[in-house]
Amino acid sequence: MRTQVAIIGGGPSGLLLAQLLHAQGISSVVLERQTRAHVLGRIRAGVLEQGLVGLLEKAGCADRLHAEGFTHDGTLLSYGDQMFRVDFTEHVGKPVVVYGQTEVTRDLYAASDAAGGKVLHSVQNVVIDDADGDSPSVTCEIDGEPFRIDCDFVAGCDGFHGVSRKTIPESVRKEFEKVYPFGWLGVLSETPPVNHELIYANSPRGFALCSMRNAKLSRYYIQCSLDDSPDNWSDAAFWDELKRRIPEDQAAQLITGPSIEKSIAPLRSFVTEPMRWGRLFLCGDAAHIVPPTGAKGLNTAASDVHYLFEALVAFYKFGSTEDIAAYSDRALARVWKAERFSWWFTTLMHQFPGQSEFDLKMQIADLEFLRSSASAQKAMAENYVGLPY
Ligand code: FAS
Ligand code: PHB
Repeated sequence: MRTQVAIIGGGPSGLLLAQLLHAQGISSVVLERQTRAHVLGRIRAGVLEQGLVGLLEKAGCADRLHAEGFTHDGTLLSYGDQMFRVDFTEHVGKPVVVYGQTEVTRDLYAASDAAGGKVLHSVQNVVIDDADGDSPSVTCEIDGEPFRIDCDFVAGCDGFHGVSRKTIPESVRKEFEKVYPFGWLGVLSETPPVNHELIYANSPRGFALCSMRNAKLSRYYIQCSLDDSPDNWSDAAFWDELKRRIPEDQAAQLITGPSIEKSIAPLRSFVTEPMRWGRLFLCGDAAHIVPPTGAKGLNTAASDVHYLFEALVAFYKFGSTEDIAAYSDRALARVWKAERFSWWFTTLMHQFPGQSEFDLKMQIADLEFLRSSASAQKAMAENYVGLPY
């Protein structure tokens, strides 16, 4: 088979790129290792920057997001018995949208189906050949049968555990990593959210986050140790611990119920450079990971897709290779800012094993400054709603 762009990975970044390219008459084939049901069964991000909303609109799949998503003009932070609000509209004039990554992915699949998109599932043993040459190709197996795609370019949208990043020789690749000494235990429950805005809580017992998917579906997280397991946590124990970490008045109005999903996600900051090698481009988690505290994972994948889409359109429409050559630097410039914000917010809101009393005082002083300073809140709001592309 021949196509213009072979896309490895049928998660949000691969599907979004395919849809945007399709709208410009540029062909692509998406190769996904898992089944569609498996991909749609993942519970991940929940906060969308305006940049991602704009790309979904451009891809023609934002109607349900606008109909069912929540617009949030601010967020709440608590520490000790203090709680304060950072008003995005006041500081930067832009909100975020609360709408689950699962729903974004579902909308992208629906748009792909409607457009006759080629998304091949359950592909195995993907190998990328001649990415640093003039005629790259991708081979794999589908239902045990060999399958080959010849293409002009390969987009590696296959996440942290994919094959694309590893296709770039170690001699060319430089990786930067910070692993945090804790994880997030997340619970999804068919209960109304405790507050109409998100609550990020720094408590002596550890971090907690109160988020949501819709008016009847809530998402809560508590900081846990890395060797913990969801099996160690009954629903009752989870709710009890969450109540101890959020302000009393919020705990008093928390509606609990059975969890319908419970999982632990490790926290790490990770970046690989460069994000392009010849005709292979890395997008999203294939190139970088952020701790979810800043809600930047999905949104930074989207900005990568934006830069790659622009570069491919410039190539196919105008024969220009300038944006292609600039892709890695442009994407990395925004990636590192998202990494910094996610690291800063994670350091501010979590309890670190072995943290000194001085470190604790620094956290409180940073939170006090954020609570009392308009310029500090503006800086946080700018980063949280999303820096310009
Ligand atoms: P994805 O990982 O979503 O998609 C990559 C796709 O490639 C997958 O479908 C995979 O099956 C496929 N693939 C992998 N290897 C392949 C191969 N060899 N061949 C073919 N296909 C292959 N972000 C937040 O903002 N908030 C959160 O709460 C949050 N929670 C998260 C929890 C977890 C457990 C994880 C892992 C991430 C979380 N994130 C969160 C970040 C998340 O939103 C990611 O940034 C986002 O999924 C990135 O999208 P993609 O780059 O498309 O990668
Ligand atoms: C979520 O709703 O899953 C969520 C929201 C904000 C974050 C992380 C996760 O920072």
